[in-house]
Amino acid sequence: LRRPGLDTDYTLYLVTDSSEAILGNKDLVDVVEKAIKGGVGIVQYREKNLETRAMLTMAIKLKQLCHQYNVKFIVNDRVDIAFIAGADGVHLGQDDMGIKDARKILGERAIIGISCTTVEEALEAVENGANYLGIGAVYATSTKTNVSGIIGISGVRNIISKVRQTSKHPRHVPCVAIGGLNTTNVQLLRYKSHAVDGYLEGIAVVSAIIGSEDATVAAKNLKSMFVEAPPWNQLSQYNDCGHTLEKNDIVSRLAQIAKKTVEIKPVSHNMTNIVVANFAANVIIAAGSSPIMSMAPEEAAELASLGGGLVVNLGSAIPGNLSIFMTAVQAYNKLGGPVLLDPVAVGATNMRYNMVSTLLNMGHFDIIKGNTSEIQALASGFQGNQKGVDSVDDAESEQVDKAALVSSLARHEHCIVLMTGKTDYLSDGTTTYSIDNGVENLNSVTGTGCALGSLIVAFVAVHRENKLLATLAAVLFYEIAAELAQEDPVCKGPGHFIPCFLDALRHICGDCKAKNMQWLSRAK
Ligand code: 3NM
Ligand code: MG
Repeated sequence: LRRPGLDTDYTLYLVTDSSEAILGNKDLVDVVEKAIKGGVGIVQYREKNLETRAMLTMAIKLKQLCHQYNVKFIVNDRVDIAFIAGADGVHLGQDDMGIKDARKILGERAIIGISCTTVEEALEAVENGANYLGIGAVYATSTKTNVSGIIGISGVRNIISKVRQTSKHPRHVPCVAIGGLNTTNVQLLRYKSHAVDGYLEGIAVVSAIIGSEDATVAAKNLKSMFVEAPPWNQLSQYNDCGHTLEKNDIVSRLAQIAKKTVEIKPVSHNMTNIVVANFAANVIIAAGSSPIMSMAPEEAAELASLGGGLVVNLGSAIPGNLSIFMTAVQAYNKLGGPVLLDPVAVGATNMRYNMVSTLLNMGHFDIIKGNTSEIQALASGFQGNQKGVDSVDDAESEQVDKAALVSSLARHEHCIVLMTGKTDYLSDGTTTYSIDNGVENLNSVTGTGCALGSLIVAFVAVHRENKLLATLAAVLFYEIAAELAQEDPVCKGPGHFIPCFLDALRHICGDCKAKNMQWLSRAK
């Protein structure tokens, strides 16, 4: 006996809505047929307005349509309608009839799915024999206002990973996400919901298809976006990040990256704070790249098309800046241009923490760069509801293994993490580098951390196929320049350090242009 639903394509799961606000004056059966033609593999009839008899009539029509196309047909809530209409199964909410009772009515072959918001609900559902889980709401949605909670991408990832880890049943229970999903966020969701031992099987949508002008086009777009590699990941060679390379190989690659960067002179687009903007712009110029300090969402897409990278720095941001940041981040995400998040003082206030959470839930960041306390705050925040996933995550802050912390955050967020400090730690979750270059004076003037972020995006912009090594090259370029500055006889302290540092950056930039990569021999 085969488990019900295993032959179902959950990639694109359509949930219907016949309200005026979403369906408008279109014909529901017609819209569902168009959606099926666009690639929907399973349809849930969700009806909140009709009386039982009219609902049954519609259920039978939709079932016939679905089965004509070999698509699974599920009824929301109403086990009786599912039974009489001959549906393939039922979708239950947490307040509906229990899975086991529904199974008594519908039988062993029925597909029974259930909505889950928490890990506990998900584990219970698996225990009770659910055939798939509907996880959400991922984002706020006007389609269903009484959702049990907005759990974000990290909430989806927690559930997937816990279900896979703790399920006593070796059988596969597909997980589908729902809530506010559309073409602006499904690639991010797919990319970032990936847990070490589990992944999202598909997406369930209402308004993105039912409310669209052409359901076939809408379904096609959603499905292909969900399936295809996102633009920011198309060139990556994550298996070639360096762990198999000898130090000499790495250094010669870093040399190529630095040379290429100063030759191409990429744009470093900064949405940064008022304290460091001037210094960061000077650093970028001295280092041979091209700074643009613009907070204007109106020109973000044009700037992204210049092929450079973007820095989002929260140093003096207010929540009102979030939509400005998101416009820019999404413009860069669309083209695959690198984006770096500098979560300044993220652990200091709730406002900052909430802003960072929102940003990570709405856009892809290739790199998160912070000091020890910022990275610790991020890592522990995201582990709050994720204890035990990885023993390292539970390390109390006293004796943190920084390399492990950085690597674990990188794995969870699916990005590169750089923790700056006396020793810097850099990881993509697979390969981790520690860097012992740099000088004390980098801590004695403001903006040195922020300006490093500005340099990193320039380097990564021209070397997208290996973002980790490009980041490493930028860090070394920067910190070795700082060493040269401090050794400059005129450098007597923080005041002199700034001009000496700009001179040293210019010096190294000139060396790179002249293909003299001696400076790299200082790499530690
Ligand atoms: N269930 P849209 S959210 C039916 O969180 C439903 O369980 C949800 O609609 C849950 O795709 C939702 O238009 C509505 O955002 C999803
Ligand atoms: Mg329900």
